[in-house]
Amino acid sequence: MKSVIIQEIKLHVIALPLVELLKTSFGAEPYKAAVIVEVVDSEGRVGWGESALKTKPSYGSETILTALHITRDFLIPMLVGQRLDSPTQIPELFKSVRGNHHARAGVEAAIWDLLAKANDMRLADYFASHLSRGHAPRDSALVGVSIGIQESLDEQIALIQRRLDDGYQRIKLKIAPGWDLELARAVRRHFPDIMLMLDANSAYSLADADKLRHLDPFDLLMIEQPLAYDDIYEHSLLQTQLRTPICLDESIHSAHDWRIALELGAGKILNLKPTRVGGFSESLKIYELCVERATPLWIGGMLETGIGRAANLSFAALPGVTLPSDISATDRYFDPDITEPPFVLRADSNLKLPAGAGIGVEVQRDRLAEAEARWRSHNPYAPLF
Ligand code: OSB
Ligand code: MG
Repeated sequence: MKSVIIQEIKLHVIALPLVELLKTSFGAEPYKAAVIVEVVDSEGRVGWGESALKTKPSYGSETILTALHITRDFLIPMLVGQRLDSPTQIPELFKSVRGNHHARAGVEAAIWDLLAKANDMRLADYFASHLSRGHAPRDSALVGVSIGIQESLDEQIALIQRRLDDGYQRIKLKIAPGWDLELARAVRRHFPDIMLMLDANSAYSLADADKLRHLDPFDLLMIEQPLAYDDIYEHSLLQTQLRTPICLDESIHSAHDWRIALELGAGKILNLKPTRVGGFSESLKIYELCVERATPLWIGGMLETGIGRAANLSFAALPGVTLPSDISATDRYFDPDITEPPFVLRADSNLKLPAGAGIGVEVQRDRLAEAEARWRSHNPYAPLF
């Protein structure tokens, strides 16, 4: 395998209009924001990564501006001039920086893309080369769609119908107290057989166990993160009272966390967001743990641009990812995205992997510059560089 020498790292803070907002139990952001990382090596090759984030510390504790600060002031200086044989060296290089997983993941993702390109491999094959034999990626990944809280049940039902017509075979709905049982009942009345799951984004407490148990008859694939964003233990108490499998999202930040959750019985399924756990190196450890314990796994999303989505899709193509991932077609998110070509949903609810090396999609420099200007116009007082 070829190694690379890191010459320069540039950051692009962007804002992109969303085709459809995603209202969760903690609200909706009016546009998609991200820190895009561009790594250049000593031979002029370029790798791209994305710190998928929100502008507010509402999903996790990081924001666009914390990621910018950590990346610019700590991570980049540790990398420039380094020779790297594999992106799996990055966690060791960054070990003096605690937390800040989304920031670290953006940089690591750019290195994964760069090294895959230097070795003329698709990112999915490059991931597989870091696993034992028998994990060759598929050429596509099974996906679903995540739909936000709507103004009325009628609108929610209409939107689900549209997404089913698009070809999505798994629907995830956001819930919050007051938008849960009645919603599940209405959705099941209209769509008795669809693959359905609910995501609470930490909107409930253990005192709501009785109410959550009333969701059991609706044959849900899973309920995602019902309890606190930083809780594992109480989820284990809740799981003993629910037939519906609990899937953890917000509270799992590492393979270590997931091992603890499994030991406690705090969840049966993991929503693995590579950015939440600090990058693809840690994601591979979690993947191996899930394979070893035969626990269901899928890849989550943060409304990524084509850069983050192509990388997540490449990971979702690994055979140990067993459930539909939150990686939807480009037209669910942006018109246009900052990359080409767009991801188009196939009739079998799959997205095809790009054929080219690395992430396999091309960043459109003009659209990137436009998205950076949009960020600046929305955030005139935010310090950038
Ligand atoms: O909880 O899974 C979540 C998006 C932003 C923050 C949190 C979540 C989500 C999603 C979107 O559900 C999934 C996607 O990218 O399509
Ligand atoms: Mg979630």
